[in-house]
Amino acid sequence: MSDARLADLSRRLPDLRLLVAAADLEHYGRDWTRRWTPAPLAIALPASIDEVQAILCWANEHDVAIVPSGGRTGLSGGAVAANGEVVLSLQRMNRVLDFDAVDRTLTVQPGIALHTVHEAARSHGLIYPVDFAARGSCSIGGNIATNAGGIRVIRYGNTREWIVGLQVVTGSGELIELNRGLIKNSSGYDFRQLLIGSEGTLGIVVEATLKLTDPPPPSQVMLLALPDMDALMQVFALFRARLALQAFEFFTDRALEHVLAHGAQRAIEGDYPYYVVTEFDAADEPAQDAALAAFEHALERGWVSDGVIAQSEAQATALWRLREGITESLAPRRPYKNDVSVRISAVPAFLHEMQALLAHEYPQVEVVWFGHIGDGNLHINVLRPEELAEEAFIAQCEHVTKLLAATLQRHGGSISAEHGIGLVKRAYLESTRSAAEIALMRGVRKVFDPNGILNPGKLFADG
Ligand code: 2HG
Ligand code: ZN
Repeated sequence: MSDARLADLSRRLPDLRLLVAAADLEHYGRDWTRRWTPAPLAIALPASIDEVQAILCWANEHDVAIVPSGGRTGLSGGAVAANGEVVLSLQRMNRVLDFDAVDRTLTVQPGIALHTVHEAARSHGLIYPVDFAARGSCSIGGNIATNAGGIRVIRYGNTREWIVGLQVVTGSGELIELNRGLIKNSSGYDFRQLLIGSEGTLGIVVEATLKLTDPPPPSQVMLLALPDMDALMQVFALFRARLALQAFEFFTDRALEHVLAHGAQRAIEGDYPYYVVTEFDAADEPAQDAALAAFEHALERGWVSDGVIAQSEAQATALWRLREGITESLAPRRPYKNDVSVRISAVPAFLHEMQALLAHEYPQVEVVWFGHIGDGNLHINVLRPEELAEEAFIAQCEHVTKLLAATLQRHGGSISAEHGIGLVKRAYLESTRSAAEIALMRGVRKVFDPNGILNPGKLFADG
């Protein structure tokens, strides 16, 4: 190692896997945002908690910043290393450690992929219900760091509902055990919840105990075509009142165009501006009849123009692909992303204002929206016109995001619903959190990470 600091790290931890090849620095230094040029000092791939602790002690002594890294599927620049940091990848710590049938918990290492967690839970006849399209590549540690949401939040809530214990190495290298799998624990501050969603700025999750639950009853998947935006929330209210929803997701005709061009199959003929993919419990005939009746009711009212119910598992997967394939279909265009939320009751008013704002500010720009409308969470993907330079495009999007943040503030919403703040949204944190809150956040960070070595610059500018 030519760098004296890295040479010292190798001396302290002779077995630590350290990568410094240019291709590795590039691979591990970026996430799905692809906006920043990766420039880490090195990549450390610890295999044990002891190694993680030792790396943090070394980083404190040498004043080297650490970027914790999971599957790097993040969309907010939370796992980007562009300033000579050491990326601490948890990829080798990826095992299931324990299943407890009485507690119905699964204890895992942080680098395990979400879909491996799903499989492990299913092998015991249970489920881990947090789910989203990046399941194959994202890691549970990253899910915890951003309090990931996804497509089943409407039924099961976000990641934070499903974490009953954490082992964390703090910024100063101390190992702490949080909540120890307890269901009830009223013994002061719940640091576990504080760590969830902290974007790697307080500590590194080195072990997590997940709560599992019973699988839901058999379900049906329905695709609906809608005539206008107002119908969206009317259909949602109707379906939520009459059915046991597992998911209620929406996307626009533009989003559909992109997934179809990317290989998905059209399921409804004709052109409609809005679509919904919904999944609901349909264990028996009365439940299936109720779904059909709800659909017919919506049709009669003119809230729905057309619809299909999946008749097989394969068709259900095909319908889901229309929604879940959107991010991947847009990825080659490297969209500028907003991920916003308001309370469900504020959705109609917010949507109208937002639509007017986007139409006014992006007259020549393609804007694709979709998302978890049943949770009040909207994803806005802005596509750069070919003739516009990257820098000018980002500047335009930043300007619109400022206006969007002000709109959100008026509606009591959040600039980051489920992707985190990272580098992408730190300039807008004040629109969602008060000055007093941010001061407390900074104070908390000082306690957990006195030298500010953990993921500096993410969430808020350090200093
Ligand atoms: C989703 O809901 C993800 O599919 C990604 O949160 C959203 O690409 C996006 O903007
Ligand atoms: Zn989402």
